[in-house]
Amino acid sequence: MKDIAQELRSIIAMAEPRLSRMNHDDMGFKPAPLEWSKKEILGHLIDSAANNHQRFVRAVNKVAAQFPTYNQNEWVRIQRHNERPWPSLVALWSAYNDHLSHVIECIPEDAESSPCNIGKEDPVPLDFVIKDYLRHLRHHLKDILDEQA
Ligand code: NI
Repeated sequence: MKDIAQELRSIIAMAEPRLSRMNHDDMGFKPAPLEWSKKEILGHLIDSAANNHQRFVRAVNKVAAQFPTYNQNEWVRIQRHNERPWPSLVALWSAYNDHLSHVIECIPEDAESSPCNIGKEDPVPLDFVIKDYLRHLRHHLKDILDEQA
């Protein structure tokens, strides 16, 4: 898990300065009424961090390996991420992922295959959930960062 924790730290180190430099005024712009603004995408990544934090810790604990899914559009709508200042979203995203990289490092080897049942899907091992978390993170960061490059 050390490699994955390190990978997550490199993602933060690459993205955080770039996110901080982006023009705050443009971040709430919605390309279409049903499309997310960059603030909403970053908010969605914070939601993903919060949900996966629960999974990472609880799966090691092996007490509750049954996890709810979360309705991502509802989470974004209810929290109104667009009303938050861009630097606050960036700071929370960065700090949360810094903490998660530590949590990932703490996962003992014998817990890597702990089964995780998420929603009605077939169970997947914890290490798959963690790798999928990073895949999802990269995917959305690309959306936020590439367009401004
Ligand atoms: Ni997503």
